[in-house]
Amino acid sequence: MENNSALRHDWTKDEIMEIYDQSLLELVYRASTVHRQWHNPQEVQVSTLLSIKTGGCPEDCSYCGQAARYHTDIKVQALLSTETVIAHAQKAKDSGSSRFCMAAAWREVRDNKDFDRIIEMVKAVNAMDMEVCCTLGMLTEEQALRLQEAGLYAYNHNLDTSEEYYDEIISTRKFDNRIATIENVRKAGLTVCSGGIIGLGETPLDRISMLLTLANMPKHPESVPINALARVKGTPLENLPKVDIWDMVRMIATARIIMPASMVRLSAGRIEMTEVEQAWCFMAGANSIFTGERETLLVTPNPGVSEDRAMLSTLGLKPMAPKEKKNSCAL
Ligand code: SAM
Ligand code: DTB
Ligand code: SF4
Repeated sequence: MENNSALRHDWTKDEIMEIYDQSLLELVYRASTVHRQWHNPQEVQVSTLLSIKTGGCPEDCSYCGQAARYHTDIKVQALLSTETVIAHAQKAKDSGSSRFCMAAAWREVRDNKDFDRIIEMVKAVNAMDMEVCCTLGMLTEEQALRLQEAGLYAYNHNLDTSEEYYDEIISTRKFDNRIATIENVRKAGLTVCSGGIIGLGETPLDRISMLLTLANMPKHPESVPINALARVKGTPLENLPKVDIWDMVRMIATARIIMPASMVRLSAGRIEMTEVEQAWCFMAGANSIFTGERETLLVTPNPGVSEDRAMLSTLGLKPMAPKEKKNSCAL
């Protein structure tokens, strides 16, 4: 974005802690001020999320209902057909989404027929004038490049939690694997969507540490999703307490202040928030949400599309038009 000189990449934990810990109303006021300097506060990016391959994942992320090893109620679904995905994308566009995100419960991308099909899907959705995003697990630079050439706009790969707490939450991969994939995505010229989850039993210091990793990347992720743990029955974290709304507000506000140009996305957890609580998140600088059909996020519920539209209208927020796609004339 313009005004890049104002972006910092040398934050310290103490500085971020001071921001996160300050008196709540001061924090929100400051975040809101930054938000208004960098973004149109009346616009929210509405992104539709579709699970294109559900469940049966070999990883052991302890928050996730799609890990094969946990006994959850999630129905395993093989990769959807390209036609089905296109139909969903068309509906998303018709209901005002400017971004379409396809998620697969994979550990990593493999160079097989399924990946060829993803490439087809990316080309088709790109041709519909929406920002296309994928989240498919780990990726090599070559695979990232193939996606870029097909018209992918963004790749989502969350840090999920701090480097220090990572091994408590996931044992089947390392924090460094996440960083390596994000670097591959950058090298391929894609935009990065990366954030994390709160409510995994981490300390405030872990939250600060995760934000520090994001903010001190050579380039800030263009999009930073902040998820509140969706507690899924059958997963190791099912009995953790519900995330406190003020923790969510602090997290969003801190991300907004230290990564002012990024889109900060209020992601999982909206279903458990009232409109008033979500309004606080927008006030704290969130300017993006996920919507999804059949009232689902991926496998957990999300507010319905029409409820979201009503909420945005009540709050005087407009869905944002798609960004100029730098990828659209790449061919
Ligand atoms: N399998 C790929 C991966 O892990 O990168 C892509 C899909 S995965 C579902 C995408 C992201 O969803 C995760 O990185 C995590 O941040 C988020 N997520 C998954 N389960 C969640 C839950 N129960 N609550 C909140 N966020 C969750
Ligand atoms: C992200 O940060 N949150 C979305 C998306 N990226 C893929 C997923 C949230 C998943 C919530 C739990 C579920 O339904 O699986
Ligand atoms: Fe698999 Fe992604 Fe779920 Fe982890 S978060 S178990 S990698 S689908």
